[in-house]
Amino acid sequence: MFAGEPRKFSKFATMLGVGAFVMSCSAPVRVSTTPAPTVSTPLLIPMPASMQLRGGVPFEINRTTVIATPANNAEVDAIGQSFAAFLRRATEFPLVVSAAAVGGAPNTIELRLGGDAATLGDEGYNLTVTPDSVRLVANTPAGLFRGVQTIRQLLPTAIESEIGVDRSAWTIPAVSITDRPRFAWRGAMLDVSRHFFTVREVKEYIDLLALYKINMFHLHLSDEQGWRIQINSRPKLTEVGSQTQVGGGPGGFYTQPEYQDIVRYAAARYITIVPEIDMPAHTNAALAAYPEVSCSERPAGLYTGTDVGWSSICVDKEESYALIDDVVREIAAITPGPFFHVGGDEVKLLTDEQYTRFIERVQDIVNRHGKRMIGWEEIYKARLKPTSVVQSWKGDSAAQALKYGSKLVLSPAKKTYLDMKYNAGTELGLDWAALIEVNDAYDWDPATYNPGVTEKDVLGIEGPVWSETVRNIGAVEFLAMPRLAALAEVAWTPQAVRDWQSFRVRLASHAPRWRYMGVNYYHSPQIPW
Ligand code: TNX
Repeated sequence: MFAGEPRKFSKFATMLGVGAFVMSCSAPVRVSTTPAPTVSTPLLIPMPASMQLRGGVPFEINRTTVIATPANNAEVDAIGQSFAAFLRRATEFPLVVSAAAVGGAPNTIELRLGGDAATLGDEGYNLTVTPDSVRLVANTPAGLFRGVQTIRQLLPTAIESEIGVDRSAWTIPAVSITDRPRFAWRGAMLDVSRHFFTVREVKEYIDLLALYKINMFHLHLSDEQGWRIQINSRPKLTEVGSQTQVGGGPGGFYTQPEYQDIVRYAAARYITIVPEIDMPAHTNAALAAYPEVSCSERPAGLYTGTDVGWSSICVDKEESYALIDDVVREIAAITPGPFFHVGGDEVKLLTDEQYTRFIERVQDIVNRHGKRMIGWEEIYKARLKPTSVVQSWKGDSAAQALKYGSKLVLSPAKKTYLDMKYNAGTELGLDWAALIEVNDAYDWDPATYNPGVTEKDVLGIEGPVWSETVRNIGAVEFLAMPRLAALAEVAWTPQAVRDWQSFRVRLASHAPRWRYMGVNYYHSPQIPW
């Protein structure tokens, strides 16, 4: 049933680099040490839950291909329009999007709402490619968007080109795919505080997340070094708090309309923004702006180093909660997603009593403004609501977070911290948790990683890029790629379908895509590029 199932190799053969791979962008992958497969395996990441290859004649997009969408559905029409616009760049075909086109008509790529809700869930899809037509069925527009990413990856890599590519055969292999994600939370995080990233850079990263079916994008909007979002009722947060970053550069912040632009850009790719305001520690930039919420007599100055855990908002002053209420209210009002991240990590200046009292009050504030609280692992010490979510990163207290019925997002630093170096020689990144090569990022199972935590406790996983050492989006991409693709497959693909040997071959075929997209990446020696 799983045609093209990965062949097993000994780990040794891999480590020694034995087994030559002959690659080309559109040709089947052949492994010289085993007989050639009869049909080429689509080089999809993440690997679908179930896929059958029919082989034979593929579907070919040509200048009369029509994208068929349901009548009177503006949301699906928008997905069809953006897919058509994407395909037009490289193919230079007109590619009409039409609600009038009859489903199943020859030479159509049909996007249809329907299918079995129980099988497909909120983000699943069914894709059937025959020589005559492509039919994509999902219960939700989100499922159609995920399926469109699969079609995109089934096309030759040159489809990513921003200029017309001549004489390519724009073929899609004849396959049947039924797919849905393993985990509901497939996340990435960007720290825009240690170094600031422009709206344009953030959108470039979102484009990459979309290709790999990531659906949650967590923005770490404040820390010691910088406050990065405009709060109208507290103007000094940005007037003072945004002015610098690690190393003393100029910093920056998003105006509320700019933040909303990011939210909309992500939403069009079915990605939910999770804003984080880190507290009670990691607050120096806010304390520099509003010294009255500090316990210290001495006004805080701006900070451009990289130490953590040394600041705290004053948890015993009412003024602190008034400020937090203003911040949560304004951000919640421009955030359509259900979550508000309160940080809560690395608190060194408070007693447990002070810390838990603080987190419980902040949880009430977040709930009062209509959001669910999420916080880093340490918040397990507080009395949590079952709706609150705990993001583990050290893992030693992950199981304890379950006692109030909260779910977990797993970001184990040794596996998912995309700011860790690949090896001791990697120029960017940190190494306090681990050196993380591509296979380390791939080879783990979220359902068994933490003692006492099982699959049902896990909402999903997330890969953070902390930005102490990265100053621009190219540097972020170098650390994220290819480990973000590995994380995306851990999050989406059933454990039984995952296989490192298959993954590394598929991964190699994605590099030309990244080059067309202008995405920087680490040329790992583990991958048969
Ligand atoms: C730990 S992980 C932190 C961040 C740092 C990161 C660097 C966590 C919740 N806190 O403040 O940026 O390590 O890897």
